[in-house]
Amino acid sequence: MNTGNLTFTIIKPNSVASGDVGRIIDRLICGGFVLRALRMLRMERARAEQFYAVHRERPFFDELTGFMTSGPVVVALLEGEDAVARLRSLVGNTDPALAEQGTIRRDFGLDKTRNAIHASDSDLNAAVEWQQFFTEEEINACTAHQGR
Ligand code: FUP
Repeated sequence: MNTGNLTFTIIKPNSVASGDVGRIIDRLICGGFVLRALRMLRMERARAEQFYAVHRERPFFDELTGFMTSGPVVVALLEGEDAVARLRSLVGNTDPALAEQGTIRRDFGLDKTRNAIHASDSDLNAAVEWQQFFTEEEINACTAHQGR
């Protein structure tokens, strides 16, 4: 697996609740990404706390983990050239109010916590993150079905 071409995303509860999952996935695909794995699930509090462990001491940690467990999310492993940087540019600034026009957070985000979508910030973190949600077997099974 060439990890430089892979990244991980979570379509957050506000996007699922507002019915925007399809529109957001369409943005990702139109942005040049291929779906390598995809699943809808409800995060447990412990899983959200593990996922955002680096932010444990931040004042927004409880609000963030509470929000991420407030409803279902959609997780995806994405493949595309220069995947981490390109996804982050499609996603935009953490604060939707500051996100560039045409970015996913600008169009679907509500505030810094309910900002529509997560995008991994490095190749290393992407791998750490997708391994929390997908097994190698699942990824390989999806990949085989795409004839790759
Ligand atoms: P990003 O990489 O753009 O998702 O942003 P950060 O790593 O700075 O933030 C990590 C998570 O904390 C994001 F889901 C947004 C959330 N956050 C808040 O909820 N409140 C804040 O004031 C800042 C970030």
